[in-house]
Amino acid sequence: MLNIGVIGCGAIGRDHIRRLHDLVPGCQVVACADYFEEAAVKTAAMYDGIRAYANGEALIAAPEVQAVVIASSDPSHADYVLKSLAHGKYVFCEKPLAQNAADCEKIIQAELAHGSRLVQVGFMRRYDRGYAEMKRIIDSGTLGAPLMIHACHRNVCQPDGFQTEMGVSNVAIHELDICRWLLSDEYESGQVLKVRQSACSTKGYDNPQIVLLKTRSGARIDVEVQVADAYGYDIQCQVVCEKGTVNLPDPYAVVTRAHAARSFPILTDWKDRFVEAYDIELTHWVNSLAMSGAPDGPSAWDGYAACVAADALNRSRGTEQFCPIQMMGKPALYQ
Ligand code: ISE
Repeated sequence: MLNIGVIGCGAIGRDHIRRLHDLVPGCQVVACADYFEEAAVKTAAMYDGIRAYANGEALIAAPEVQAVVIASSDPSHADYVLKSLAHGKYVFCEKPLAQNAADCEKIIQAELAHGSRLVQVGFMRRYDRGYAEMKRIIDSGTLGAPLMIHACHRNVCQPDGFQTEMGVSNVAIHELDICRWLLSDEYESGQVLKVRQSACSTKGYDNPQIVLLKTRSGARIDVEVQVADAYGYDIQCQVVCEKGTVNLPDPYAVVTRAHAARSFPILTDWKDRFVEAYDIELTHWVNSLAMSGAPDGPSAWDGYAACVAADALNRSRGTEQFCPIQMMGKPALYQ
């Protein structure tokens, strides 16, 4: 039985506590913490056996906590991961792994010093059935080489404090991971474009933005990023191969025929869109630790690769130029 402590009792943190408690076999949540201590106390009170800690550091140091789940705000991730590594504890960190590639490098160095993998990054789309099937078809080679990806990531809204750069580092970071995973390729350069702005955006950040990427093999990627789209949470992805295309399916929805129209609802909350992927992801994580003593999902290297691309894209904004995306050599631990 794996004893887990969860840092961050906001929406995704509470959601992870619920699924670890109700659904995932072989583990129990024994601790939680939050920047606002009362949020942790309130969350702990909803379950038997969860103790609220005053802060993330105390939770990481607690002897009963064997593995840490980090679901706190993005800027706090890297420090909590480094502290978990310093205690030699497993750590599942929600995306992004850090705010920039330099902090990811520190995490990689700490994990290398430990000598085996402890870190998994919450790129849950890799566990989504649609993306997994797309990858299986691409990897089978039946459609020939992948040439292009057209993707879009549309959010209904974002919380207060959201900034233009986060359209890349917090939102499109999912595409930065999933596209290199689907293509088994790395990025060479990238560019963010500000296009005609939507009247739905009234809070001072760019919306929409378009992310353009070139990969080492010459494939091209475009991602439309909207963070105030006025209609729903809509994730689309089409990979164009030499002999055909593969397309991400919409989530399951019942079609109604009425009033001279066929219709089905579009989800609005990202946690619902990928609910099954999150369930599979955490089940797989707990299972991999029990079976092999190390996580086998997205690694600190994957978290780093996405942040290197995000940094370059954010540097390119306003320059109308592609910016090089340069990674360090890949350590053997991540081969
Ligand atoms: C959130 O953290 C996510 O992971 C969602 O997938 C993304 O669409 C949303 O914009 C992020 O804030």
